[in-house]
Amino acid sequence: MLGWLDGAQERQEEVARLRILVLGGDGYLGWPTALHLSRRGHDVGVVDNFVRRQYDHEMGVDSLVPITQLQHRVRIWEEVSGLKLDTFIGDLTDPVFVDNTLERFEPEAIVHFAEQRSAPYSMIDRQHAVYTQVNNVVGTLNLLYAIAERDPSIHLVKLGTMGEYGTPNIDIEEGFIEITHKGRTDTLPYPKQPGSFYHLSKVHDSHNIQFACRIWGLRATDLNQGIVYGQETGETDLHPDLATRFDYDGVFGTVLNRFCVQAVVGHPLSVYGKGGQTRGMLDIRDTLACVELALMNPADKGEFRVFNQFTESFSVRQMAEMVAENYPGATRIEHVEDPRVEKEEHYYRAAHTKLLDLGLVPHLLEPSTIRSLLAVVDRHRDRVDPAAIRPTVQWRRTASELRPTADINAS
Ligand code: NAD
Ligand code: USQ
Repeated sequence: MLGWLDGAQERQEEVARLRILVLGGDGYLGWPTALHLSRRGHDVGVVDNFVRRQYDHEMGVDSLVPITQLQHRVRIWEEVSGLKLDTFIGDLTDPVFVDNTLERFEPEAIVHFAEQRSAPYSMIDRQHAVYTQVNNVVGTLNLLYAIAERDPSIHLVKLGTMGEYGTPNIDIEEGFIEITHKGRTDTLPYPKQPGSFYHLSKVHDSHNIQFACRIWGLRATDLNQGIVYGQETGETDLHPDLATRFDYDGVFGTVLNRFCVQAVVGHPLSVYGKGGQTRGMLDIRDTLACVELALMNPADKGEFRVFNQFTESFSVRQMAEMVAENYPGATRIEHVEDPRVEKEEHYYRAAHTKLLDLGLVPHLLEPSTIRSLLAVVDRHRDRVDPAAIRPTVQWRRTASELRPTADINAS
């Protein structure tokens, strides 16, 4: 057992110890968040149905960094830290599973990561769009009902996305905007213009959660998170078998992580279109810190609050340039035709002060951050499948292409 545990135990006395369920706790962000909260002295339960591992089989791709099975990871965590994690294997779209899990674990807070999170995956065809919205919206609705019926005091911390707002030609606020219309003023939900059926599912979730807070008096924090980069955290670094996944393929890989992989394997950095698409970004370690801050400063009864969870914004072109500058070898930036329908140049200024006000100290995208990410990739470069890098999903389609395909859940 490691020395830092003493610190964790001391801290336990200082801060409230919560019973926290982490939904999607086998995923890229859920797993390191579960470890982080466990290390901070909370009682943590992990919920997952392993569908993320199934998408890999469906797409014929794999995490760049090898990941071990959940039960193995949990055993290693116990060996390394002496701390236990409870596990609940099941699907949030199954209301009985959701209700039984809340009954057995009796959480005081729930962190909800458990959704299909890829925009390209949701745009493959009708089947994948329907799957994404059913999985995400129904899962969250089941959760809202279970919380309302079992214990409305549970604080729901829900992962939303900055992409809910789209790229309007005015400043983006944190969830709400004051509008004066025909002489009357009100504070209303910020208008949403999402860019994929996935991002739309998050908008639907936000509306449903806000409604549940208003009608049933639930308490919820919607974390409108930007794009996460990085792979290593203070806890996953403690043992190779605790590593979290790292996606680089054209469907699940996110932009900065992809650029690092492309640089290392000598693939041109694939800037879609003009590359002026600007997005809020954050380090994976800040995801953990933000979730913890939201948990330790809960929403009030009946309150639906929104935090914009990112630390800096960059255009895609800027990110490609930063990776190229920090990679010691030769790299080439290639502007490929944008497979998405999105603004390639636009105004972007989004508020993100609420988490800073709660005490977030961001890890910014320094050259050293990019170099350590490149080093992670370099260690696993032999696992890169160059065929997986190309973007394969097109947003544009004609009516004749909208034919049903096989059910992705059919074996
Ligand atoms: P991920 O796909 O790696 O993890 C999600 C986990 O949820 C997976 O382990 C999956 O098996 C599980 N899951 C999905 N549907 C489920 C269901 N119906 N029942 C039980 N488990 C289910 O995704 P991630 O990158 O860790 O993202 C986590 C959350 O954060 C998502 O909601 C995503 O929308 C949001 N988010 C991610 C990013 C990012 O850059 N990765 C940015 C902003 C927001
Ligand atoms: N892009 C490129 N080249 C690439 C890959 C992407 O130029 O090789 C561009 C895209 O066109 C897009 C931007 O980079 O303009 C971001 O794409 P992405 O795939 O990194 O991110 P996105 O599809 O928005 O989704 C990711 C996560 C999702 C999360 C979202 C946060 O997969 O779960 O919700 O980031 S946000 O973007 O703030 O909505």
